[in-house]
Amino acid sequence: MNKTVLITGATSGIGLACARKFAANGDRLILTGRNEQRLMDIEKELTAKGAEVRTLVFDVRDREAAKVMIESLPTEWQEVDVLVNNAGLALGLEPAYKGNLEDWEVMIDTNIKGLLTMTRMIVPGMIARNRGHIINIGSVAGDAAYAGGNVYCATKAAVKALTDGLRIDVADTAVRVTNLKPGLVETNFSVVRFHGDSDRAANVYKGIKPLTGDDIADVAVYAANAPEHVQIAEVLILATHQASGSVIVRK
Ligand code: NDP
Ligand code: 8X3
Repeated sequence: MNKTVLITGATSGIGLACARKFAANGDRLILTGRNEQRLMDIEKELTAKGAEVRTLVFDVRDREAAKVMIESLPTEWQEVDVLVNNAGLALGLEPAYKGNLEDWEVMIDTNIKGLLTMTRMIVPGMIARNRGHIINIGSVAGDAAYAGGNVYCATKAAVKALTDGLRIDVADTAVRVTNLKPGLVETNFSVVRFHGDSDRAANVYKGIKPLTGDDIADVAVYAANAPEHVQIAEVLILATHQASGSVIVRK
């Protein structure tokens, strides 16, 4: 059955790959992000391929804007079947005693509080309909800290705890909850982490074939389309030469 899939942070990387893969799967999309022009371009690309797309421009840290935008959807679009909580970022790779407090706040407000805002807004409808799926984009970074990862790793550990907690809270319903935990995925992630330093970002993927956004989107689409009695609770997805958050073999 075709679903209505809401993806946060759909303008780049894993979120954009999810938009393309769910569209190719025949699902209709609510794409959210901060960059209106990018959202319009993506909407154009996907509607040209026959997809039904709505776009909503808001920052997941802005609770009021998120609420206004979701409530602006026509009634027939408000029944979200799949929420992909993808919007997120890392900023910096400094030891915790040298970290930038503002960067920390942005990561916490986006990766944890933004995800909670979306969850709190969308999941009640799923419970009422006894149907739905929340796919959170966690990370291998949430499994164990790595050097300089401190706050980012903590936010992704929080995503794991929140995903597990939500799964318990909805276990008496047909709603499913998934934590996807990618390792190195080559997107705009490292450029953002290093505040626009693309040379430093490129080094992150040197000597190893990293994952792509499509690799993660494939798993998301699989999880969303598993038989109703199957809940893909958690998936750790690593490049072949990455063994953990801190063990990466480069050639
Ligand atoms: P990208 O930087 O390519 O994409 C991040 C997306 O999130 C962009 O669309 C960005 O929009 C959006 N976003 C960031 N902050 C906000 C905000 N406050 N409100 C709305 N949208 C926002 O990175 P990825 O695709 O790699 O990252 C997607 C998710 O995957 C993140 O949660 C990240 O932590 C996670 N992840 C990434 C891994 C990797 O190695 N790349 C590995 C494991 C997990 P904008 O362009 O406006 O900033
Ligand atoms: C993104 C992967 O290893 O850079 O969450 O933290 S990593």
